[in-house]
Amino acid sequence: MAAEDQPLGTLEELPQSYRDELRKLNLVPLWPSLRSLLPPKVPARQTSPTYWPYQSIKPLLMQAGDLTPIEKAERRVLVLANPGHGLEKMQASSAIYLGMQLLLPGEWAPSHRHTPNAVRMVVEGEGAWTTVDGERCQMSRGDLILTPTGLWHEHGHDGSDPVIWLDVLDLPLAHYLEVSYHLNGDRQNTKQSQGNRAYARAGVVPTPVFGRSGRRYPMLRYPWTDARAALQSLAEDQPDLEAVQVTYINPETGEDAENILGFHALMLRPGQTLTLPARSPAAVYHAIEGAARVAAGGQGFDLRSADTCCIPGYCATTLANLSGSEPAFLFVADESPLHRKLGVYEIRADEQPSMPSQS
Ligand code: 1HN
Repeated sequence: MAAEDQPLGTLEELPQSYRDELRKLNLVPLWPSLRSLLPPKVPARQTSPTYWPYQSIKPLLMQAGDLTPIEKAERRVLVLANPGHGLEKMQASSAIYLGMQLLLPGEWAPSHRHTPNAVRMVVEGEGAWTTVDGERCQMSRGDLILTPTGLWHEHGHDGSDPVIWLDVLDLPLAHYLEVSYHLNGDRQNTKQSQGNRAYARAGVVPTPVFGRSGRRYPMLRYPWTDARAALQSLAEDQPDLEAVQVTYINPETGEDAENILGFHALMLRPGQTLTLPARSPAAVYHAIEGAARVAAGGQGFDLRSADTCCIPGYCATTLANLSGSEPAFLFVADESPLHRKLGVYEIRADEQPSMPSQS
């Protein structure tokens, strides 16, 4: 009998007097819990496949706009919570927090900074901006804006229609690590110089003669027009390429844009079905343009524009474009930088365990 099939002793088998004595001394026997802590072959996951349709969120978010003034909210957000973790935990996966945020014309969400890293994926509306570390970033549909750990950020809105965006943070991890806190600040002075556009062409980057830019995060805004154009070029230049995907990176280091969560944009060709292998990180899919079916773990969700879903780790995932004539564009957020840094990143090409080793 393989060791993992051997039943282990239970708590109930132990005399109550012994259990009481352990408890008084803050001691716990390991063996009754060993199998649930280290299950065979596949980890236990609280993250369950979950779907949040935008058409259901939007009216409730607009209602929040009537019910709660921005001064009473600071950030007017409905959290996309995974019921597998318990809604009160407000997490989409073990490391990912998601929220839909509404800013109305003329409103201002005051300046603060905090330890968790955040990004915004703009969902709808024009005229809002986020100032990050003194750099004013205009917000348009599909733009990705970073607010990495420790950088001041505030949101304002000079336009005439509501603006809504998706916030993605590594808040659950920061909270778990007991490092989550914030500082409030004054309205930021915006810098005249904006260094972002010079990084928008891969292959050439600004090279200061007198050292590096000195900024850990040289690029804060990733316009959708650039990411979309890159995907379309990739699809046209490499007709046999299965996964037409780009990753948002730090253009100076080539590393992931942020430390903990990874961000990607993926294009499904008209009619394409793409099967992604089971990988250890949980992933979030959000439809920027077009419609796609996301199927994993025996469940499937039809994502139409601005719909979002979460898929737990270790699940092979099939993405199918629901249109035979138009491409579909998805924003993907996952836990891959974290898993790689921790040495637990895993791809299971054949669904069989392939535990990472020292390599
Ligand atoms: C935050 O700072 C923002 O700045 C949005 O817009 C959502 C959720 C939890 C903690 C901080 C923002 C947040 C957040």
